[in-house]
Amino acid sequence: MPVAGDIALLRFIEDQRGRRERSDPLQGLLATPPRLSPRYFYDSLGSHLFAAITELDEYYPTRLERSIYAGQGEAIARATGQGHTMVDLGAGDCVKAELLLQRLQPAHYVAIDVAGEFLKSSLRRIEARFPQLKITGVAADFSEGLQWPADLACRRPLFFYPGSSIGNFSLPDARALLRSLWQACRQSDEGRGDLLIGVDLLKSAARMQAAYDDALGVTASFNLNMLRHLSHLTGVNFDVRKFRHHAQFNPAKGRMEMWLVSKCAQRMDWQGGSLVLNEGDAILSECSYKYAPDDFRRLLKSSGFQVVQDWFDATHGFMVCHARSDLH
Ligand code: AVJ
Repeated sequence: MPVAGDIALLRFIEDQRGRRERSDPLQGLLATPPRLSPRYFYDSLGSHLFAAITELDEYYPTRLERSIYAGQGEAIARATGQGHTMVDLGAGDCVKAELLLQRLQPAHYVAIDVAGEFLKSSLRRIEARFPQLKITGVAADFSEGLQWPADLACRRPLFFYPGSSIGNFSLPDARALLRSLWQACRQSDEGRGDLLIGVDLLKSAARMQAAYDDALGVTASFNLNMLRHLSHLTGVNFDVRKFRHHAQFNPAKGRMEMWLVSKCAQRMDWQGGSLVLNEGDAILSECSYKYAPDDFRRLLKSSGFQVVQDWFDATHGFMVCHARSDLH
C-alpha cells in the first residue's frame, strides 16, 4: 500500500512538538467547574463521529455553510482571487475545502488537523480528485497559536477556517488566535494574506440545542468518546459508562455548552491530581460561541483584519467572512 510520502504531490508533516511541550491534558479537571479541552474530541474515532454529526438533520451548521460555498462560491472566489497558498485549519474530512478548490484554484493546498491519520485519508481523496494540485498535510494543533513549519513556503496565504470552529474559543482566545493568523499573513513572503472564516450565528435556543443533542445520540457518543480518548492518552481510567451527555445553551454567555455528567459518585486519580465527582457533577467539555454578525466583524477588526465582504445562507443562520491582513 502506498504511504502518503510516496505520492508525488502530497507531502505530510507530523508536528512532534506538541507531545512534549503541551500542558497536562487533565490540568483543567482541577478547575471549578472541571473542564477538558475540545481538542481531545479528535482522535480517529472522534473525527469519524464528528463527520457523522455533520450528516445529521439536527446539525444545521454544516448544511448551511455548504450551501454558501455551493451557491456563492463564484462570488467568494472573485473576492479572494486565485493562486493562494490555501491553508485549511482543522481540515478534518476536507469536504468544505473540496467545495471551493475548483473555484479558488490555489497554487498549494495546506491542510492542518490534530488527527493525522484521518487527515491523511481525507487528502488521498482530494488528491484523487485534483491530481494536479500541490498538497501538504500537517498533523498539528494550532489552538494555542499557529506555528508555521519552517521549511514550508507560504506565498499569498489564504487562511480557510470553516465550520465555526472559532466558536470553541472564548472572546480573548479567539482574538489571540485570529491575531496569530494576522501575524502569519504579515510574515508571509509578500507580507499580506487573506482569511475566509465560517461562523455560526445566534438563533433560537431550541434549534441550537437540538443540534448538540441529536435524536440518534451521535453527539452524545462524540462527547463521551473524549473520555475514551483521554484514557488511551493518559492511562487514567475514565469509565465512559459512568457519564452521560448533556448539552445546553447558555444565554448569558451566548454559547452552547456540552457537559459530561457523572451518573454516580466516583473518584479519579492521576499523577497531576485527582477529581472527586458526586452524582450530577459535570465536566465542561466544549463551548461553542454563537455570534451576531456585527460582533464577529468587530472581533476580526480588533485582531487586525480588514473585513472585505460576507455571505449568508438563505436563513441567515450562518455567515462566511472574507477579511484581509491589510487593504490590498
Ligand atoms: C467543530 C467546533 C464547530 O462546535 O459545533 C459538533 C463541534 N460539537 N457537535 C461545534 C461539535 C458538538 C463543532 N465545531
